[in-house]
Amino acid sequence: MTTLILHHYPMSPFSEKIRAMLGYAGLSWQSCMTREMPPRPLLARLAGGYRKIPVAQMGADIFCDSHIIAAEIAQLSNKPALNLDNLDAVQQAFITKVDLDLFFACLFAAGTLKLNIKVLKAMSLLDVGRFLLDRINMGRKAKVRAVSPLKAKELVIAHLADLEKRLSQDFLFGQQPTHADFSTYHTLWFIHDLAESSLLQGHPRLLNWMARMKAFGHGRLQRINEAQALQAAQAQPRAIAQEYRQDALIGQTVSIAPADYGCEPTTGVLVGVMPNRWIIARQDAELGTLHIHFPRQGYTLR
Ligand SMILES: N[C@@H](CCC(=O)N[C@@H](CS)C(=O)NCC(=O)O)C(=O)O
Repeated sequence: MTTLILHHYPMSPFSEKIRAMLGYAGLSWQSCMTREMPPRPLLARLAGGYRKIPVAQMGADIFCDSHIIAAEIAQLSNKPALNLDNLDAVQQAFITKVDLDLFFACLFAAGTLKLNIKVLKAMSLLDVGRFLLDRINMGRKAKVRAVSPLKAKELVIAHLADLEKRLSQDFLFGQQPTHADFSTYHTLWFIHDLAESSLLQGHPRLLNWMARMKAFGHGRLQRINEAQALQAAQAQPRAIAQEYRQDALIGQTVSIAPADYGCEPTTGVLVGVMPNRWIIARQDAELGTLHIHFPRQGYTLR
């Protein structure tokens, strides 16, 4: 079976969401580190314009967005609750909220000296400058308005109180974790583990749940370099079932982009239309055909 390669960087919350899922799923995977901001030449080759992190890869199939990556992990590990398409509308709405509004609120609320020191240790001063400029530009071009930094803390405090109340069982929606737990975890991991903020203190159930989530670890991972990821991409993309090749747009050149922020498009030929996923094919002179998978929800196709 082709191993899943995760393209990520240590301080990325959405990458932590997937790393924790891989731990829970008990999968072996390959870790390919990328920079905290573009340019990322390898990912530009594999995923086209898509600029967010994480991106996953299995051979010549490239998976953009944690929702699609989670669907692949759910399939590989036979844990259907990791795929948000298998969850009810209540959980789906909860995930949308924590992965967008609360993600930004937590980023803004996590400003601690400890976080600043960690960032300065991880990046050169020049890169910190580039990083800030990149994120300011990304914010300016975003199609959604993030919560104002002033309101962020208020929102996070209300969120923590709500979670504390919800946690009457081991996990947010029952005795087993679902995608919703991992969406919630990665934003709080940023505040609690990375920024070492005290915001979670006074929430005993939430702190126990954080410890349970952290205990899943990151699974069995092997570090690989970019050349090895490129080599893995020199394969045939997996076959797409006939039923997903019926749409009238199949064969057309299209651009797919996130609808919220980081809206850089990836252009290619539409080769698969599934209820929750689009697949486009791109050609690379050396790698051959690559199939790039995107969720339909939260993305636009032109
Ligand atoms: N909807 C995306 C959001 C991913 C996201 O926002 N990732 C952040 C890092 S945690 C990002 O890409 N920031 C810009 C960058 O790293 O270039 C997903 O679920 O994967």
